[in-house]
Amino acid sequence: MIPALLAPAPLRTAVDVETADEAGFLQDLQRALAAPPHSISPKYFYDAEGSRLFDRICELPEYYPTRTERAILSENAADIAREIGTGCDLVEFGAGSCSKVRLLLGDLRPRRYLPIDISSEHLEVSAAELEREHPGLLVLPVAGDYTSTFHLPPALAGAPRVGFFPGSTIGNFTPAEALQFLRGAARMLSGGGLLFGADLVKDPAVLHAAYNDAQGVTAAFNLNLLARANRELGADFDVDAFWHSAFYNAAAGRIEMHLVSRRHQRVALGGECYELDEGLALHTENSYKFTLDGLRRLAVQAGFRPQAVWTDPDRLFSVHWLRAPERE
Ligand code: AVJ
Repeated sequence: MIPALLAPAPLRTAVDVETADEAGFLQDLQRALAAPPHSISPKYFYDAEGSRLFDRICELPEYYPTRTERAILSENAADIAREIGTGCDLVEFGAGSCSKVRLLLGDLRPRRYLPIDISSEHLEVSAAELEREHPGLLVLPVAGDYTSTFHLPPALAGAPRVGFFPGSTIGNFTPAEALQFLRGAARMLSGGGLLFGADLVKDPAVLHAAYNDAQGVTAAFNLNLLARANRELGADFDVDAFWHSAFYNAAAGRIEMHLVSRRHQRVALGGECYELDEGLALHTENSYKFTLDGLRRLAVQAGFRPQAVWTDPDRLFSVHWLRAPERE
């Protein structure tokens, strides 16, 4: 996942990424099955069913990140707006249903809001809604994968570009990828800055519960990757022959999710046959947890100047405001 921030193209929803993504899914899943480290990008979780399951995860009693971040944003919206200043050009990376930005729009009052998301359908609907709710706000959805290629309309004179990256999605990157992403963002947001959410290191029992919920929604979310491969790629995974494994890897500072083969089995995918041993673990996601200092160091390394940080009283989650370097 390497962010390539491309030259601007003055189009409303331009890039079609669906076809490319399907080819990517087949290739990446084949590579994951064929050889160690047997890992695949978590971006493939999010087909329609996966997105629905993720929305349910966000409502679970054990899954604290979403509600904690929402509380931080809504309680500090005025303060955040004071730090950032009104009238910016707000770019959201991976906007989904644009629900978190709603907590900021009233105070932040950006000139334009540019949500980037892979699913353009979703975006067009939310965009129209937002424009209705906020008269005077211009919403320009950008269809694309913010970890690879997307096109932004030209910046507006006098409206600094501010990035919004909530949800601790940065935790899906390896530290090297996170640094690379932040470096790209610092360049793209020069003269403005980045507001982003990051989950914090905490009692492993709390983390464990958040990724092993009692209702099994996270398990279903993880296993949906295989069901999706059956639906889209004509694979023949026996989904019941895998179990959901999620644990905190303290040395690496991350939750890891895996799909573990319950028995020796064969799977057909894209004209190939793969033999999976009992206990073989497909690594489907890393979700890094951060310390406030660690994040600020990472931001500085990427060229940002860290400003304010907002957290909840239990220090479960954090929201950071970073200033990007001035324009050259
Ligand atoms: C969307 C990447 C922030 O890591 O907590 C939720 C995804 N995976 N439950 C996270 C997820 C399992 C989530 N992020």
